[in-house]
Amino acid sequence: MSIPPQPAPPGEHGPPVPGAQEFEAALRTESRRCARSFEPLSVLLVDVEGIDEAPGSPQQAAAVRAVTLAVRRSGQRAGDVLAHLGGRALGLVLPGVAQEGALAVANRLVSVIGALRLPEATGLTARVGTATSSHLEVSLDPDVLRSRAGEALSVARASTRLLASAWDESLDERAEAVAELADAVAAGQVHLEFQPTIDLRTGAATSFEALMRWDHPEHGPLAAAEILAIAEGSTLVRELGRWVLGQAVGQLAAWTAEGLDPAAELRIAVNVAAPHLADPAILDDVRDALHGTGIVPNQLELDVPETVRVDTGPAAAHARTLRATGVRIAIDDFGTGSTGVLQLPRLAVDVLKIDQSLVSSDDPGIQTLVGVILDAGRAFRLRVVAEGVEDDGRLLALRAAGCDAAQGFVFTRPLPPAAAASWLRAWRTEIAAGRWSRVEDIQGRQTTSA
Ligand code: G
Ligand code: MN
Repeated sequence: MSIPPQPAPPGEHGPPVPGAQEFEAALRTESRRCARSFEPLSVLLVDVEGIDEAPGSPQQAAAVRAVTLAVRRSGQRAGDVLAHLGGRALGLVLPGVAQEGALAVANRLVSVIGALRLPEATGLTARVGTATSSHLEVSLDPDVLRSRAGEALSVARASTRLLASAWDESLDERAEAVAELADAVAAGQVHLEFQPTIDLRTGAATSFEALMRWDHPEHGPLAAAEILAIAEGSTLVRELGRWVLGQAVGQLAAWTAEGLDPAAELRIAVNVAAPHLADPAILDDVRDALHGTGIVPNQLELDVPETVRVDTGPAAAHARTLRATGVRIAIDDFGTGSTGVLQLPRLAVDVLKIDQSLVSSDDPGIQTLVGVILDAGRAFRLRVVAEGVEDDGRLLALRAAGCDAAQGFVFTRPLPPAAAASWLRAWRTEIAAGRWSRVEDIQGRQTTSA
């Protein structure tokens, strides 16, 4: 939908704000002029979260006026064109400004707009994408410049850390990789495998973690982390996250229908990327995934990387909302990021998953650290899961240290759905035969891993 330009009326706030048509015209004129005079030209596209999107609403007009005024005051130069492109989108054409300068302006806009307090709009957040035609690149097409700025804006939108992003060549390659991944999902080349978590007290397999796998025609099978690295920084991260949620919950529902989970106590753990948890869409995605499946929120666990702030900000708010419905939140790869044990009481989480690099380390210092995490988990009533357990010795040590649960090749590698179901039946038979009650039995047990 294209929104007609709506110049604001002149008044105490200075000249009217140019609209989309003026922006296009300025872009074309300046593009020709800069090419002739060997000057660089930068374009900035700004998305102001918090501005009402309803076209032509009085709130929108007032907020746009206030934002553009603040931007002008923060230091515009003669020749710069600032326009309202419609909705919450602004655009700037900056003749004579090179890439670094454009990024500096972008960062200034982020702080100026972020600091605004308006009656019409609270909590404004600006995200900016920039693209530059350097004086060396003779006459870069204005449409190319504009679409590059759009690509850079998508990166800024998908990032949890950087609100301003400049286009560079690598974005084109990345965009190709992202498109290839999207096609692969549509073509059914990406599927889920499942790896169990075992309760170390009872030996019961309490949950399965869903892990993505891409049977790439050239690069062979790619694991979840590699797939996410491609999707990261694009909106595909959320689409993929939504897809995984639906698939994983659907698989648990299918297993339940097969009679694999008569007491409805098996849980499914799904890895959620940072930008997805910070996006309000996560609430709908979780609700939609569960809807009509018979799977209750309690059976769903979201694994979020330790880099996500689950103490403050939108990710924490969403985590709290989801937990209130019964969904469990786990911090994945705990011990590798920036969360200290002192922060644990403030976090909106239920489970700590200790990273496999700590679990498998032979360094006595690291082993002490694992002990500290176990103590902290007990103190703050968090369930602690050791990840990446590969041998019986480590498993016994963790059990002796009071670790609640473990996951890793010692039990099994991630398995496709049918194999995971067979594994679970075989495992239950072993446990029912009393093969978890004595420590020696764990030691003597043959692992079923491939
Ligand atoms: O951090 P996260 O739990 O999302 O990581 C899961 C990844 O770890 C998967 O790719 C899985 O195959 C891998 N993995 C699971 N168990 C083990 C293990 O015991 N050892 C190793 N090296 N990797 C494991
Ligand atoms: Mn995980």
